[in-house]
Amino acid sequence: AAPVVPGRGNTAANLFQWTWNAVAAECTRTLGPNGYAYVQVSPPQEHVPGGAWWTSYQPVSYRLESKLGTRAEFAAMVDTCGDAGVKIIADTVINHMAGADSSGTGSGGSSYGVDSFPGLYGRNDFNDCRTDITNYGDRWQVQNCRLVSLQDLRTGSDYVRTKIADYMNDLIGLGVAGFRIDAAKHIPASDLEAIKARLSDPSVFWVHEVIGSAGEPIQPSEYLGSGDSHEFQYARNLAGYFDGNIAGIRGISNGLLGSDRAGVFVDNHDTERDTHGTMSYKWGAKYVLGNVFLLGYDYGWPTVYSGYKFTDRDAGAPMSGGRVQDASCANGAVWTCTHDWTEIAGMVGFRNTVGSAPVTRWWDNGANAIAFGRGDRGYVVVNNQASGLNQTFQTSLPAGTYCDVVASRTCAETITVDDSGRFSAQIPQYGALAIHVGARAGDVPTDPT
Ligand code: ARE
Ligand code: CA
Repeated sequence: AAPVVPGRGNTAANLFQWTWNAVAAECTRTLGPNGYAYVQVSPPQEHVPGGAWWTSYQPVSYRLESKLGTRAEFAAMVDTCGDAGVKIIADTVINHMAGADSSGTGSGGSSYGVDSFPGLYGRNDFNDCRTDITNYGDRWQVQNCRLVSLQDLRTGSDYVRTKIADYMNDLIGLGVAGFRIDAAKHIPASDLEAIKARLSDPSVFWVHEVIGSAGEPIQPSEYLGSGDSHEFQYARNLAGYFDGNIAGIRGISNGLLGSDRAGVFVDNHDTERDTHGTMSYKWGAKYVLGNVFLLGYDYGWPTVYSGYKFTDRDAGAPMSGGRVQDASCANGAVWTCTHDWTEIAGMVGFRNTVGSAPVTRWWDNGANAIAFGRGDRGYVVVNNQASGLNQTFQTSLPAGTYCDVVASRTCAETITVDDSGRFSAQIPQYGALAIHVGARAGDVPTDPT
């Protein structure tokens, strides 16, 4: 898991395709105040031109000049977010460069083409296989051939390792605290370990994108030598439970990575658009409940995904003049702003308060409603039913009047826990409730003015 920031936990938000200026503003406006410890940003390096979101995943050079902002803006974002208590995790694309199907000028003015990244990489820096990966059952092919025509770097070479380490060291120098390693499955684990050893801080946090898929030779557990791995099966399981019934959701992590090594999310930028079997914002109320569970339960290191609305899989966020327009939560027609939904912001605070307290006092109705405590720190109810839930719950909480942090930010709804730790409540259909010792009536201003 990403290192815990004292008083703040380690929850991350992934602001997909947000510009550096917009991320900076959001750190101050919502991410810091909501209690996030990290924000994952889209790849910052120079990339191929075009309006699709995925140009970010075709590097042209390691200059920090992109549709999301300039180097100076990136540096300013790191500082502004740091002041708000939020650290940066950069998405780094180091398996490959641009696709072999295009050439031209990148977002920072560098020219590129097949085997040609002047001043950076030439023909010898790419693997000898020049065909596309077709068989994920073939380890050698997955790691040495081209992922969807992307020119595959010879990560076994000293020179390439040095260039990649230089890039990551540049980001570390700017204050970046962690990295998502894009397409890690396509790089031998030993190459990644060798690259990490060259970093100015070889203990910096890494989380590998390795999509665990049944029957494949390369699995997320193989990468734990250089960091954590994302546990995609968790996201698929989550969708399966919420699509069906959640009574058995306690078994969600059976057979998965250990909790302390698993990066988890409800969805990410790939899974929300392709058929990876996860939820997305298009699931509406169930998506909210999925996020409540993600943050309330004690498995894995959670990232709340926040992107933009789309109908076309390839469509990028709105651009003007080669740059993505600054995201704004005031523009709800475009940006989902999941990270600032009341329920989710409330659960980030919940997670920070309960910390490592174990799951206790499990309750379920055998169908589609569950509840559980986090020791004597908090209690959550999730109702995935099409009807309201009227129930008395047994908690381990001290008696008192608590704010339902899912219902409001202002303690508009309170829950009274009696001397024996019980409370009764009515939870709406597809609704949730969460209370914790960090938010009791009187602690939270009831009038937001
Ligand atoms: C685009 C075009 C292509 C074109 C290419 C080059 O879509 O048609 O050939 O450009 O010009 C993203 C987009 C791609 C895009 C690419 C580059 O998704 O569409 O290609 O950027 O611009 C596998 C990998 C996994 C990868 C997924 C997408 O293992 O690492 O495929 N995910 C990351 C990122 C993506 C990104 C890339 C990698 C590339 O998160 O956003 O691609 O940097 C099974 C396997 C999985 C496999 C999955 C899908 O589940 O187990 O391993 O994931 O199928 O094939
Ligand atoms: Ca490779």
